[in-house]
Amino acid sequence: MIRYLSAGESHGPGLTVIVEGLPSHLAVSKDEIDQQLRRRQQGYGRGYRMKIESDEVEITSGVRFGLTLGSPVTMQIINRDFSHWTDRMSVWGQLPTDLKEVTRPRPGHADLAGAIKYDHADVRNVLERASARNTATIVAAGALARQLLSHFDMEVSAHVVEIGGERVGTLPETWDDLVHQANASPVRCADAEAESRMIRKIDEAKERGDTVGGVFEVVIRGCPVGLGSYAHPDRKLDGRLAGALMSIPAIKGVEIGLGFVSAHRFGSQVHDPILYQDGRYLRPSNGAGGVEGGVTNGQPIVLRGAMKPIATLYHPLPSVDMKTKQVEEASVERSDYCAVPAASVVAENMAAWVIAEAFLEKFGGDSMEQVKESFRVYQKRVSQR
Ligand code: EPS
Repeated sequence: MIRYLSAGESHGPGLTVIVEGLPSHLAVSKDEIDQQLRRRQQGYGRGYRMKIESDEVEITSGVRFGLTLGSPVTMQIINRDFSHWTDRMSVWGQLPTDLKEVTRPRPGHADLAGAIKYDHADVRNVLERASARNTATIVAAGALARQLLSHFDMEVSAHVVEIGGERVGTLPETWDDLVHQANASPVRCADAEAESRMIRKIDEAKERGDTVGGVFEVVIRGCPVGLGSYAHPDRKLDGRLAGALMSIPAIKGVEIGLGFVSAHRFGSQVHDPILYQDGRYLRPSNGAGGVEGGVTNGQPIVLRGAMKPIATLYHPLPSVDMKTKQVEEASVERSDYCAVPAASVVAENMAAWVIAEAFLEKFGGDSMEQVKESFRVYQKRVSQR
């Protein structure tokens, strides 16, 4: 069993993530974790904060000479911006008497419900933790998970398929070409024509003081048959993946495989026939998106996430000042105009985390050698079915 716990406020001293349960002797690459963090910071439509930060992890436990020990791995990410916020975000001392509290909650953010729930007069106490800055910790945990998965030839990637209603048209034929093009695109889109439409839409949102959302697709290749289970609702992998993706800030919908499209087709147009060739089961299509009955079926896992537009609007919607109860414009916190490309990177790493969790449930051992051995035994069994 692996688990992680994250902590940190957006403008506090930094973010921390502790990953517990990794097998020993996993080679850890700080460069690969930092590379994932850099990918998360990029994307057309990001705000000024991303120019201030240059996220990287400092690993302070659980790794010795580049290998995991089997003990908890602690990763810390410094908030460079903290130095500009010590007056408002200091851990110690007294609240300044002239502190400007945030009292006009932003519709669509955790501000209002969070302030009521936790008895905060200053909404900053909510928004600092609810901030999408915390997605850096998901990426760091997921980046470690990917390093484990790579030993078993599993690979996770994502691309953006829609921004502000502008959808991809023609995509490259092979998944490798698609990923290559998406990685080179400022909106992480593998269709150059759609990319320009998406960029125009983001520019339009910026001009209007508005924001745009969109849709990304995550694909996990190389997953063995049999991760997750049909045996109990909370073990179903599709539910776990969907729940994990929905926990990313601003994600309002998740599809697996054909998803919502399957609801208006006949069964014969949805389900993937089962064939047997050269001693192996084959599926000529992948409408199921790699999961049947909550269990991986050996096909690529295909997930899509819908992101709502970011809640901070530079031309704000009406809100209520929680002090005076007067209708006022919602407060404005520095933000992004579009974070769909970044969300696709967060979702990749989140999905990698869930797969690693399910993988270690099935093949769990205390060292990499034990995990590999149990995986080899299982692969042999599968080849005999
Ligand atoms: C973000 C950090 C935040 C925002 C954004 C994403 O930093 P700041 O508030 O200093 O600009 O840019 O957060 C949100 C959109 C949000 O709603 O919280 C990040 O690291 O991804």
